[in-house]
Amino acid sequence: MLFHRFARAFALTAASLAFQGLAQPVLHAAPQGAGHCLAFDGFDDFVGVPRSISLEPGELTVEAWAWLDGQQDWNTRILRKGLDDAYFLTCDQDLDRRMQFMFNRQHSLVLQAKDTQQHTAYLGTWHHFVGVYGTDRAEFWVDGVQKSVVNHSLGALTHLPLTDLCIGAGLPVQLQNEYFRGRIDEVRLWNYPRSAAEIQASWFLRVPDDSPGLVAAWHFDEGAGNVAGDSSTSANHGQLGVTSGPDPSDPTWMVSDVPLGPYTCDAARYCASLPNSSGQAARIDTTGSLSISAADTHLLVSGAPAGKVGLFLYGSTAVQYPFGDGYLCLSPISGAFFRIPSPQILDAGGACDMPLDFNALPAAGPIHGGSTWNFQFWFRDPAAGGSGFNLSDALTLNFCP
Ligand SMILES: [Ca+2]
Ligand SMILES: [Ca+2]
Repeated sequence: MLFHRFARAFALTAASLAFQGLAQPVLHAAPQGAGHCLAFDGFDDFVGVPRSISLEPGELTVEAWAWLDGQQDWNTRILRKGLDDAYFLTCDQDLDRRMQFMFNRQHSLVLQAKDTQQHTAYLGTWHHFVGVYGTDRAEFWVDGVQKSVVNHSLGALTHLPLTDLCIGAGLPVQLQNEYFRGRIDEVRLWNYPRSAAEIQASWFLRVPDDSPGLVAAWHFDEGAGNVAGDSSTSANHGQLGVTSGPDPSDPTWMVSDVPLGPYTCDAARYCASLPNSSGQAARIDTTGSLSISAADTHLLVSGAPAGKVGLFLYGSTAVQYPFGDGYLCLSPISGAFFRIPSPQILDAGGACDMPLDFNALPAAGPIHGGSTWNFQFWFRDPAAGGSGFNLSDALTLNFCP
């Protein structure tokens, strides 16, 4: 019944709103600093980085942004360093289809820190992958979320033979299936196991090129030519393809749309709220960090009628139109508009506090880091004697990864 009344109210309002002119757009936080990236054809493209002792630490963290252009082949590599004793950031191992960090010793696979789902979950958009190796544990992370921890007793990493490092291929192994198909950007190598706090704070950002422990940082921002420069102090510059000039195994430069920060992660209030039957005007607030990976955001309402039911609304377009006994602050006809399908019962003080579960949103309306959304609370208010419902004021929330 609630939903029918709600839907009817919106249907009527949408018709009347069509005559009220342009909605005010909300600017989305623009990704910054991604520059260019490299696209690999999955056939022979790769970047080769000459062997250097700085690429052969006893512990490490390796990270990269990758866009998987379709399901990858058997043992397709994002990065490989070594042959008999080797470390890998890979899309698959023996057809398990799992993104993972892995380590070989004496040509045997001795450690895998794997993702929890198949890599087909990541096709066609950018994701960030991290492998961590410490002397007694390894980890794998996706988009700032830890996916696995593997305790081990292998001690320090070893590197044999002392080969080049390859991005987008499994070289020196010459197997066709190891070539990556898709885009790669912002590959970074650290000579120590980065902590969870360090990974969560920086995976979506550029970091200073002289950060302690950063032994390679390939931004792929040249945009042309045959060199993929390392901006770290180690200067582990890579070469596109098999020769230093143009050749068919060069990956292709592209403008990158990796959602690299910096992001502003904040809230701004807008729109009006009119008094309801409680005598107050309802107000929406938020607590927590507005970080998707921290998952600690709450939406709060105060000043609403006790015991009544309501819903949180969110949308892309900020407006202010008379609606019910108050104002509608999100356009239901311009841009995206959603209801969070979790009715809230207002407490005896006319308040509610709902954790914002990013995994329980409408399928068509996911909230990603770096995006901007407007939020408002709609609630029943028959005691006011008007239309039977009213709304809070609104917040524009800028979300961080
Ligand atoms: Ca880049
Ligand atoms: Ca070349």
